[in-house]
Amino acid sequence: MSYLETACSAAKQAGTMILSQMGTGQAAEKKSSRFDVVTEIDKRAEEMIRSIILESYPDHAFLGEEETFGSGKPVEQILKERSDRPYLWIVDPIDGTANFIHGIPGYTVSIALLCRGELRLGVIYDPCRDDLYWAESGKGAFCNGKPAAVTDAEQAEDCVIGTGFVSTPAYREMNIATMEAIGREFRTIRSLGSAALTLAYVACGKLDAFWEYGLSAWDVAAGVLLVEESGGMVTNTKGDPFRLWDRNIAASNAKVHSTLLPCLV
Ligand code: 2AM
Ligand code: CA
Ligand code: CA
Ligand code: CA
Repeated sequence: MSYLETACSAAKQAGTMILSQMGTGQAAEKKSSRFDVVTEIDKRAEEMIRSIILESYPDHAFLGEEETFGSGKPVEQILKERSDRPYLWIVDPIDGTANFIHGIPGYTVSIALLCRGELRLGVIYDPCRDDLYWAESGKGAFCNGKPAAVTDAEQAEDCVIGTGFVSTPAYREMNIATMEAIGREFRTIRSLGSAALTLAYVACGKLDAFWEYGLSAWDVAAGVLLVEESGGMVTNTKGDPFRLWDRNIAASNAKVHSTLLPCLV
């Protein structure tokens, strides 16, 4: 199997397991703040994906959200430590755990592969809708096998912008302020609850742009490649080239990027 086939298979297997557990009243355990939660299903899904990937590629490195949280180390440090091996997988087993807990469709499995620090592939699976998104560097982005492309909207009043609220209180305050500026400038705002899904929607032209403060590498690694490979633009919220340890992200169809950035912190 190719890396892409392995990633798609792992995402679908984990996603199917997660979907089968929706609505079973999973207990939510608190993590870094009173808003930050995890369930046994997040951990079980991460373990499934880790074992599928490491059985296929025992010499690859693996970074998962739930394991990383337990280590307490900054992501930038972990990325550097694990760069001794050429291939590194970055996995969010459930992106949108709050949706999963509340029974709201729209959570995803996000799997990315870096080769020597560069994004090589990204896979995002939405089990509630059975939608599979993938991108490979230099080969484009796809939704359910069909080529994905960003919108060609140029005017702010024609644009629907995605955002999200992370569990960290300081970043939430930043977002509340930014929503005023975006709400005045653009057609409307949507908060889907999964950063990975929101990036996939920018890539396939459902949303025109996305911003969020306080994200981590596993939330965005796959989605960044999807947006770039579908003709979009990804930066941090200051407009600098996006790096995986940047916490604040701006992604767009490229045409409205310069209208989006001045609204952001
Ligand atoms: P999660 O469901 O995997 O925790 C919600 O707007 C988005 O922010 C989701 O993608 C969610 O991922 C992510 N998120 C929530 N809290 C976060 C935190 N403390 N750090 C990074 N990302 C977070
Ligand atoms: Ca989380
Ligand atoms: Ca996440
Ligand atoms: Ca998660």
